[in-house]
Amino acid sequence: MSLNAIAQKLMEPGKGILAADESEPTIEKRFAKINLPSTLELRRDYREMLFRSSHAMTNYISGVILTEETLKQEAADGTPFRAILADEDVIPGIKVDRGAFPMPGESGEKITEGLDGLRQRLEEYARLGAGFAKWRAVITINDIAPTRNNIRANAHALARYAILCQEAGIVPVVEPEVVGDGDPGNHSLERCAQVTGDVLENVFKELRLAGVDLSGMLLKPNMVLPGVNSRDRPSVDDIAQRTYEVLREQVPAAVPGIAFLSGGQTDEEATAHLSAINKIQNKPWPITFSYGRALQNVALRLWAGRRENFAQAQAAFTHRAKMNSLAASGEWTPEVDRVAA
Ligand code: 5MM
Repeated sequence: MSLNAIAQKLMEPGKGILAADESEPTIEKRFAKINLPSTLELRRDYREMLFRSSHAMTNYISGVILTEETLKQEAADGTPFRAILADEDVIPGIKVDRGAFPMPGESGEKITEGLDGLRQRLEEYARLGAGFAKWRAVITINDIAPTRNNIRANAHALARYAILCQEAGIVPVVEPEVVGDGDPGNHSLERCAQVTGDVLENVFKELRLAGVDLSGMLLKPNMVLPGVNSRDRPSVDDIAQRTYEVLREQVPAAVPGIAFLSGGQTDEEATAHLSAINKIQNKPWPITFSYGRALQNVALRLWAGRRENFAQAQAAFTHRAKMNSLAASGEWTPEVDRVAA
């Protein structure tokens, strides 16, 4: 399949991406909240619960972002996860960054690492059937951040990652996340709009310089939101409108799709904002979800580390996936969410 064909399949109407690529430190934090240790077996069981939610996976999910561990892993009965996903017509993706580390200096910013040896790793991931990859850059807002240096360094790394993916026949999902739940998290909606616009402008400049084929990639951005500690209280429609305006200004129409991250929003907020954005007419690209927490929060709690809870947890995951599927078409309402819950 061509890069553009894979990207279009990931953007199939009414479907979105499940981000299940929590790194070991992140999954450890998520499990700790429900008093579970992060063991190989529990990580496997948890992801098996998600991937064997066959109604959700077949109808609402086009691709899943995996870690290397999960890409190579098998379910408890020995079936490779890749085979389960293939049966559900879900494209396996792989997180290829090695995490965000402190930038030298006092700005409190982060730079994502993982470029060394990436070409060789991508060849292996392609052999294992990965159709797409993901690299997340973290952009911090505080009194002195983001600095030009940090924006440029992260944009450059994203572009180097993206061109290597395309060389290996893998669609790069480019994720520059302006974080809203960082410290101090008191920035306004407008400040987030200005920083997100600036970051996207730099990212597309670097992607072009690196020779990335824009029709063979996807963008995974943050929504434009006030920081979690801000007193700004914009409406759902204000957020949708401002998010769309920033994207419209910076994202070329050649990009086959945009799949948002949820970034610590509540489940319902992430769905409501996506639906409001999709109500806007004549957008140049399709817009869907690539959520981690906002798809998994309830299912994780209900699973609680027990295989006997699979059915309950899967019902919750299926509900969230269905609500976000409706939002991907601009058809979600709070009423339908409650009635169906
Ligand atoms: C699932 O979390 C992903 C991995 O993060 P770490 O490498 O820090 O563990 C993350 O990149 C995720 O894919 C996106 O941020 C979207 O997740 P949310 O929860 O923000 O929707």
